[in-house]
Amino acid sequence: MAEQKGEISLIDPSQLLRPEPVFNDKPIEAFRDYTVDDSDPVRERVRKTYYDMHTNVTVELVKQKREKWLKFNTFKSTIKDALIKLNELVDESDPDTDLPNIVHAFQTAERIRVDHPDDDWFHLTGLIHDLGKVMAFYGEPQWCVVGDTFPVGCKWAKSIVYGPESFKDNPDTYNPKYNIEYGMYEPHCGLDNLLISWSHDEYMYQFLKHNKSKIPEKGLYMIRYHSLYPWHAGGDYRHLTNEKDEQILQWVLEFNKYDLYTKSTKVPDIEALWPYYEKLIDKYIPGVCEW
Ligand code: INS
Repeated sequence: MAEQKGEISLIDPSQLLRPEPVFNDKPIEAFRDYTVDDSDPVRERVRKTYYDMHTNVTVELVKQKREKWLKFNTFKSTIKDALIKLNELVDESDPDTDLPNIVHAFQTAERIRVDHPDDDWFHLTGLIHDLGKVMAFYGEPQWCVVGDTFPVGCKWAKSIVYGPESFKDNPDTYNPKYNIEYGMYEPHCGLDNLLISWSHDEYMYQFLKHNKSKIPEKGLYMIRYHSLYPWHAGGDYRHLTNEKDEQILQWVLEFNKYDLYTKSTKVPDIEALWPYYEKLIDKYIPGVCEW
């Protein structure tokens, strides 16, 4: 494992060239395994989080959460202090890591830094992409904060984890306005015009706009849609997306490999890395922010 001064290489680059790609000793196909097994506490935790989400996330609920959170009057904090809170958050929807989310933040950022040394905005995007999960410390259950996202107000896509069956107790499943292919949308209206299940992605995107961050548009969109797996990995919703979304897709896919495949038990030296990232915070989103 290559170690460089001041930064940690999480992946041996030669591994990327092998026919069977392996990241951090775990083969790619071993990630995102949502097999149901109620005798396994982790699998059961993940399944329950998604079933709670898929039961409760409706058009109405998403509108209510947007109304509440997009006022940005819940608390005030610097980015660093908010990140430190993620020490206390283990993502209950994630089958690939049991470590606090702050570790995942640094793992993602550091791996991006290895591959894209000159794009400091990209390093910071990696560090803060999941920071919207702080909502869990202000009254939101994890099912409303973490996990993959999906549009509401139209038919549930097949590629959503646990499938359309997991929405059997969701009232929108039986609403004829919503349970059809286009639902409440126009063909090719574009991702930005869809109402996406409420989660850390949309909150963090809107937070960065509200607090006038200088992160480029690319980074903002990586954050906004990184959990929209049924679109960027499942290939669904192409009847709703437009040309601009093709560009966004390239950005999200570039980000996604770092987000997903860096999840491992290797913990970066967070204390040693703070000074570098504090500089980036000062450059792109300084001071006390409104959350
Ligand atoms: C990721 C992804 C994972 C989910 C995480 C989320 O972007 O969608 O599947 O478990 O909560 O941050």
